[in-house]
Amino acid sequence: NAMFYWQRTAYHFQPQKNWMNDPDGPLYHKGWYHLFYQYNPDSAIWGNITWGHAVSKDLIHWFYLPLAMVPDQWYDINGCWTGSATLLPDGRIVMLYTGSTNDSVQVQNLAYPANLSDPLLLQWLKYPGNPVVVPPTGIEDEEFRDPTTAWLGPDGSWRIAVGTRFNTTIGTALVFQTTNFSDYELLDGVLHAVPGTGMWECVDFYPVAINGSVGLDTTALGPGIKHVLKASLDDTKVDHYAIGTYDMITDKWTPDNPEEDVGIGLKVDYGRYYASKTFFDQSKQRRILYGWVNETDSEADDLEKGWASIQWPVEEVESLRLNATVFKDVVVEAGSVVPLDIGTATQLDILAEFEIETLVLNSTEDEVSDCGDGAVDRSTYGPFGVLVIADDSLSELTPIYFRPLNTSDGSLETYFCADETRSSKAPDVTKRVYGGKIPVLDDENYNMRVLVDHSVVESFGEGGRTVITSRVYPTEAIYGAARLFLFNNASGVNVKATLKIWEMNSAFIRPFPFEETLF
Ligand code: DQQ
Repeated sequence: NAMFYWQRTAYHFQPQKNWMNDPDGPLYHKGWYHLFYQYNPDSAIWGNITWGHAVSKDLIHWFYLPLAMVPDQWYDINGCWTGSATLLPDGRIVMLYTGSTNDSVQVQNLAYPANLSDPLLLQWLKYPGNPVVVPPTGIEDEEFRDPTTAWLGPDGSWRIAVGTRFNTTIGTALVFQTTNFSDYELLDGVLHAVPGTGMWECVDFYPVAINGSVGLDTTALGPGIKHVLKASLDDTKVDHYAIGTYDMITDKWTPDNPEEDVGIGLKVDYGRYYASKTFFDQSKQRRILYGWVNETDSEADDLEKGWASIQWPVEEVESLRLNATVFKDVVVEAGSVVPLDIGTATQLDILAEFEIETLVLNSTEDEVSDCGDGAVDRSTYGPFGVLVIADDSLSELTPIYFRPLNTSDGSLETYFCADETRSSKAPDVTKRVYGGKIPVLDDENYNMRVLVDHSVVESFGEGGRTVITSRVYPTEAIYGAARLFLFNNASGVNVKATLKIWEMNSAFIRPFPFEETLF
């Protein structure tokens, strides 16, 4: 089907065919970024889960490698599920992953590369003593999975966290201690628990620096450091995180703001993005976040995670930028749409900055809360933004926009949103309005960066304070028919927009050329 071919991404990683879900065990070794992923080699739906494997020198161009692990032991015969890598100070690599056993019990297993001097880490060995951790007393057999990267405690032993739930509704992470990665002890208490959040999948736990944007090794401890705790909520399929303080003596984490605790506060991404995982890139001193663009069979973003809620595409994405077009001070009047003449608009990197130019009238519109019913919901100050993957007649379009709303105290509160409801005429596609609150300070403009890659649209508001990943499946706005527009559906203001738009090259994502010498 030619239309499905068009929907394949050109610079987001996806396998050649079949089903993919979570990113697993990301790491950097001997000049290569390694990405493993939950993969069904036999079908385009979830099942028979193996570990797919790909490598890249720059996080943009990828080579497919042979499967790293397949379900072939009693302790993972129902699937080699999600796991994480730990790089030990002596250079060894430890991989911990969840196996679903012949009885569908979730256990944690140990694997390691057969040959550390192989930059491609082609062969993986499973530890003969697996499983290394089984569900502790009181934990449900089928709700105990996705071990984290290990961090080193001040007592010289390692810790890992594993997600689970208590009484079906209390999401939590247990902490286990180990010195050799084959024997583990469950520590008293839990890392953290939040009632009402349900099963925590793919827990991620890592330090961030209070000042500066340098990423930290997972083991970094000490003053000037906070810890991010992230959980993927199985009940809602949303990745939530919070920032807090980790007590390395009691192995407990406490959120800075209990009202913004894990699962009830911030989201990693307000769109379709799940089972994300970070790792510390020791070659560039940064923490990189990968996520699965879920509910489809495609995947993966490479995002740099800095302090707090800032997420930004890795700088390597810029190597795909081709010709740029600049638009300066384009006035977009209340209730209007302005075409941006850039030709085909299927692969773009868009930087857009908006300011409110003039107040044209006092609005009589009702102010609808947050993102409302999408870009059609008007208020005095918004929505305004861009229409991506749109056709000339605007029969299909995806608005990415700001909605500043009046609050009772007279200030503005802004939402950053993506509206998929008119993205496709196809009836069998989920189309929703996504978004979240975004801080816009008094002296700041409204700015967004939007990466368009055929069916994937990634939107970063205010330098990445709020991020929304969308998946769109148009039927008309495809191939050469995809266009870009500015729009302003505010009833009370004209806005002025300045944009720089790059056409993006395609990345090479292909089988590893074993016959060539690449290192
Ligand atoms: N996917 C894996 C699990 C994980 C879930 C199975 C999250 O390990 O909890 O494919 O998407």
